[in-house]
Amino acid sequence: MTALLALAAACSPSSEAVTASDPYVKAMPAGEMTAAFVTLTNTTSSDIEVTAAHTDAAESTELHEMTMDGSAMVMQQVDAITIPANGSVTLEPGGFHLMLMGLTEALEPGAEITITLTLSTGDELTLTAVARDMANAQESYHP
Ligand SMILES: [Cu+2]
Repeated sequence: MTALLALAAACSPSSEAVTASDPYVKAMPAGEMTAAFVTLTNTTSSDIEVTAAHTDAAESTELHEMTMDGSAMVMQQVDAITIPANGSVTLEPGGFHLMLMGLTEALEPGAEITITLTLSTGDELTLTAVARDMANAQESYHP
């Protein structure tokens, strides 16, 4: 464990309490809502929360969670998404996601958008999410 922690510390500057890997967003026409996903890793020994998200690519952005209500998938807005101490959380279809409402322009596959996450530490984390064609995904992101 000590070696692991030392390695993590060596690999990331002290300002990078949270690192992001593989951010992507579901390709979608302008005006529609879509969802963005990413894996967030917390390199500190304290839980850190994502408390807000923002992108200029959409009129508004919310933190959402998809859960089972009986046999139906429902999604609801959440106040925060916790990244556990020395752990990670994966935003993925069927679970937590960033909900982008009212895309300001069409998101073609391969397009990149910038999403800024606000953390409970007061820091901001900027992601570059690549649009993916997810037409085969099972979920509908319409409520
Ligand atoms: Cu949602």
